[in-house]
Amino acid sequence: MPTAATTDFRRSATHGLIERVVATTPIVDVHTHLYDPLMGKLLLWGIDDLLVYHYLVAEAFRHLDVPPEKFFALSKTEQANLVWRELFVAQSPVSEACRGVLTILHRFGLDAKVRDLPAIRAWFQEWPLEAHLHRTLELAHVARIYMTNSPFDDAERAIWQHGFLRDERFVSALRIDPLLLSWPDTAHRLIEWGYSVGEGLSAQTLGEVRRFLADWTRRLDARYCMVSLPPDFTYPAATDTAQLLEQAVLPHCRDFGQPLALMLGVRRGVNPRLQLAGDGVGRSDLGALVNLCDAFPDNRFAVTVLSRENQHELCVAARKFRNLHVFGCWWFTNVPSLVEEITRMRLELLGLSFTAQHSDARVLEQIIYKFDHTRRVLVRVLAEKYGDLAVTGWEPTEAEIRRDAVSLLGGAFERFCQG
Ligand code: FIX
Ligand code: ZN
Repeated sequence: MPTAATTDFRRSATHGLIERVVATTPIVDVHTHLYDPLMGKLLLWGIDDLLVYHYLVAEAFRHLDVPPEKFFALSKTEQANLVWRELFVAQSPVSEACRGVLTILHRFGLDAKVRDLPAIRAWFQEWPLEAHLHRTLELAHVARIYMTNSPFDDAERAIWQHGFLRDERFVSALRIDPLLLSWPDTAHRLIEWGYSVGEGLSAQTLGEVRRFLADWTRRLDARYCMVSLPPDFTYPAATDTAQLLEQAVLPHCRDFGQPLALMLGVRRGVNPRLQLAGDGVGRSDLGALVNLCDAFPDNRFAVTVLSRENQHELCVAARKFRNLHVFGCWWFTNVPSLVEEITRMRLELLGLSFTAQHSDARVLEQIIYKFDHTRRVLVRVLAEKYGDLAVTGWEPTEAEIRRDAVSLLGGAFERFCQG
């Protein structure tokens, strides 16, 4: 019989091992809003962009006594000054998004506690992008970044049409929200771009939508197709969204052997005056997702849900359908208390067949904090789970822990994409 002391010793040795393995496992970041550095100004980085991140802007408006229109008319540096003043100087920066900025500064070796924003700004300005990118990826331990690429974004479209030499660390996902959510307005854009579509969803129009999706999948070398849907999305339904999904998007995904990624539960523009910071959340009807997984066994669905209330149902759905892969703790759920709850629940219900986290970073350096914070939680939860196994006498080897961490941190997602 092992004594309490030997059990404690083993537990802390395993904890140290898990910590080391999780810290050194390269991450595949499966959903971001970052761009290939050769896409120029689209790749945001630096302290001002970090401070005007919409997560922080939403929090600053809890305190700022300025009309949003006035705030957004200011220069980026002026906006960043206001956010810094309200959230870092006027009070302690305890929220997850504020803590994120401090984690980034700390990992770069900057001393934020002197509260000298101009000095921090000057430090960032000295870095050439390529060196800074390299260092950031290294600190975050991120090996590959999935972009969100939308042909409906004018700035992006022009760059893709022109073409450029791709940075192989950045891979593409084709984003199609306007196609599914703003038909028939989107029909007019497709016509402008040379596709023979009409407002009604005739066979000819659906064929042309598929041609559009195929053209862009090839142009981007996209690995999956993605859409975010509001909480009232239903399937089956006699809506343009459901028809386009069923008769154009899903056949397209089957043709290319790619999953459709669904981000469910966002209510856009709850407070439109706050721009990107004005989106909210609602509980989705996951019956619609179950119907899709059931009706289309030859399609694969990678899914994240925004509402905490949907998380358990999502796990249960994934237990029923192997064509459903659960990923990430998205946006309002990416706070340590919920990441811990959700990750524990997923491990308990799905084992290792899910993706623990994506960064959703909009500003390069955010990958550092998003994954540092996730890793801390993951180590705690994995230590607990392996500890529960140890009670039965089952002890994982280092190689097994590494295999599990690789799966959770992007490996399982890429396997799922490949089918
Ligand atoms: O739909 C999405 O991809 C969301 O992640 C964004 O719309 C959102 O603004 C965001 O950045 C959340 O993290
Ligand atoms: Zn996103």
